[in-house]
Amino acid sequence: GEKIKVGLIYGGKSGEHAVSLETAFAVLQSFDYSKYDVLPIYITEKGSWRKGPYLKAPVENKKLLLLEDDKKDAKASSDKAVISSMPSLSTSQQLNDIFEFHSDENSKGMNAVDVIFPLLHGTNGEDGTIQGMFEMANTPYVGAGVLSSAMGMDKTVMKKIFAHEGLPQCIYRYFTKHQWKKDQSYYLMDVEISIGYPCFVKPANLGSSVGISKANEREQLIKAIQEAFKYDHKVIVEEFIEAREIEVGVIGNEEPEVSVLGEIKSSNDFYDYKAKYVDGESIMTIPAEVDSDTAEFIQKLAIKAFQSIEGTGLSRVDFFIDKSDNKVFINEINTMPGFTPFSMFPLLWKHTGVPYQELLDRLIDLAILRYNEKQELQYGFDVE
Ligand code: G1L
Repeated sequence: GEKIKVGLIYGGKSGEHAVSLETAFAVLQSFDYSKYDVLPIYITEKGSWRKGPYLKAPVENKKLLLLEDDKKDAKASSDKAVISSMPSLSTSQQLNDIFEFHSDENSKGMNAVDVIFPLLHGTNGEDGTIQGMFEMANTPYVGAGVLSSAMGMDKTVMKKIFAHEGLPQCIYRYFTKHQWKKDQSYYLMDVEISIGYPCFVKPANLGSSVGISKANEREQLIKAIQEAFKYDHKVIVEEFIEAREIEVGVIGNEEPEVSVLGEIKSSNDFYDYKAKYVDGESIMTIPAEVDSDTAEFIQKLAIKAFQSIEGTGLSRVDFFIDKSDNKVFINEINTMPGFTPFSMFPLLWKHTGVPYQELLDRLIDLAILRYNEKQELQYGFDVE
């Protein structure tokens, strides 16, 4: 039948701009072009939007993803796509120009894209924002919705939801910059009495891997808190657990499926590189060497966590296993995990029997399914 038009959005104003570009390139190499035409949509670091023409084959090189103005000598070849772009568009006011959205009945099926694949974090890390835009445009999109994207971004909200579901978590405290300034001695004492040392201090915003430090005594704690406040107005302090780091992949909507477990070790406490993947500073072991009962338990918790934030599409759920007593704790859920073919999430699925290209197919199917189910609901309601 008809090919599905996928709008791949990447880049963005966030600190993950380069990662997003890298990921978009990998995804563009892997799409099954017998099923999809892909419309690349690039958001520059300054926040302007560019769209390229539809791709019917992988792109030749990464630089083309910037959708810069057409080179006069750019020549199209039959099997390789060449991107040319329209002039940069300034703001999201120009959304219609990008997607050519039509909300009226008559023009159904005439949109520039049938489904959106957003490979980026929201502006300034406040997530759910771009998903809200897709909702308003009434267009299906891959991954988490507005609510779950937002919940997945904020560690304090996430922890409250997890607690409500009875998911095992480490001890933590959190406070805003305002609260800290007003009542520093209270928060210091609270942390020292309820958590103690050593403890971990992090910005509450999941988007950043920066601003995280360990504190062994009060002076370090104050420094760590000040450091974390550079990146977010909310800070979270957690008990330090000497633990193994385990990650699990979840895909699906109503009936999520779970991957095998993976383990992350920092390269400095690891010697045996056999059959391991190296990603930056860390080494991934897939499947993780965890006994089958514990593995099954963690997989159940991962599904629970996914459902607790009303996840759709995909998530990576991260756990700790205490090295001293093997107790399991959930650390966090990430609705926008690293997504190159060499990132943990796709590798977990590869080992579970879902190769990268099929992962893309499944995520697109899930997006369209979810959209259709929601449409039925709305129409059913309207008609009566
Ligand atoms: F669209 C998905 F599938 F939901 C999706 C969205 C975003 C998967 C993975 C990501 N990840 C990223 O965008 C990033 C980790 C590359 C940050 Cl920019």
